[in-house]
Amino acid sequence: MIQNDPQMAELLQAEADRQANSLTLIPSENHASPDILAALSSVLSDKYAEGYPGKRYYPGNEVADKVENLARDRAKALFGVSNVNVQPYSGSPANLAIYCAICEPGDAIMGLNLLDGGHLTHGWKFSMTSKFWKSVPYHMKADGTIDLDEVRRLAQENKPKVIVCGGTAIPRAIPFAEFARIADEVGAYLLADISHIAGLVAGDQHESPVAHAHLVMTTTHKTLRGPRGAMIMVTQKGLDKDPELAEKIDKAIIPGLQGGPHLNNIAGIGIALLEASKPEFKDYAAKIVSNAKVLSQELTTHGLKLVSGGTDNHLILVDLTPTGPGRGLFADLALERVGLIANRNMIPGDPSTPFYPSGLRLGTPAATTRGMGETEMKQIANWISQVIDHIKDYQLPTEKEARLALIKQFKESLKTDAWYDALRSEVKEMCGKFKVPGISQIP
Ligand code: DSN
Repeated sequence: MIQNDPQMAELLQAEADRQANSLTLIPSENHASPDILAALSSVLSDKYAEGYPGKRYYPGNEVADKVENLARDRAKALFGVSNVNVQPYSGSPANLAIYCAICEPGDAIMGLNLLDGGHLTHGWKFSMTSKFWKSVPYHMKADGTIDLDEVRRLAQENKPKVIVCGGTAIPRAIPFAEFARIADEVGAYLLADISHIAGLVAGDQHESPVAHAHLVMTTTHKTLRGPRGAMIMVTQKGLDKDPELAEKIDKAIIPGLQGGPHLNNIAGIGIALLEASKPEFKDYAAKIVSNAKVLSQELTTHGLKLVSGGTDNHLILVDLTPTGPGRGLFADLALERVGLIANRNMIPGDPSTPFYPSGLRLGTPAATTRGMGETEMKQIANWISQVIDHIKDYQLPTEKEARLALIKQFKESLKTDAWYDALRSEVKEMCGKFKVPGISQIP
């Protein structure tokens, strides 16, 4: 509790109110438990511990060593790997560290194109990962599945050092075995970026990549429901390819890229891993997926088009092009107006641009954490379809001035159009019935 900074205390309360009274449908967000939030705000935040357990560059790390070892051991047990680094500050430095560990500057790296659902650090043209290494992006097919024929062709042509599978907007299961076959054919490392689905892997709702990939990385705050952070895991297959792989990863993190680990975060990750090892977490992961399936079926029933026609996981990508290209911005702003927080997103083959994409990305991890189920998913689909129908006449102009003018007019309408008020009240009322775990009371 903040006692001596009323301005900051007020802002934090405002964020708690926002989270409690609206519904997070961004698939990469979740609500961590009170225990994890307690670890984050603990005195571990004050301590320097550069190095690794048993080999630190600072004194006073007896507790830090135990914290880090506990987190590492829990990760090893949960994911079935022998080496885990829990120090990456987040997913981007984790991926950078992996490339630094296994590639020379200029080597080819292959990842899913950002606009097709990849990540910046999978080699996007404006990411440093494409400046330091030669990026060879592969793509998604219009049906929402990965073009594995293209992956194989590009891999054979470019002989990449690493192939990355995984991404940020993939509604279907990731075919790890097929990726592994291709990587093995060309002698590449296979890196599975399971940031979005780590909780589903831990909860047995998605195949584990551990038998297929040499390296597995994940952020810790998405479906895994921990604090913001990341982990890099080296599999037995990775050690068979290079017995020094784990040491190389550790060295790439420190001294390669990072300084002192964020011990408060590592403690939070440890708690998240304990939570994820419990039987209730399997139920949670199963519910994330069943909720996403209900939500996708209902959206379809309401006439919305989904990339790949549905979902295998926690994520749904709505294709808004049947009513016009580039309308994701209107959808995400209008949904925010009623308290449904979902983000605009590119769709495969998007006719528009990243700032004005044609898709809407939805996910069920946070709503499921709050205890919502089938009834609520049906209600949410109903609200989303009403909002999208209400804004159908807003078509994105191609000319810049006209576009900016229309967006301004649209934002004004969100303030003045009373139509939204009833839905906003309904969303708030439903949210009031489902607590956010880290917020003690609905304000
Ligand atoms: N920004 C994350 C997401 O929303 O998927 C990926 O890092």
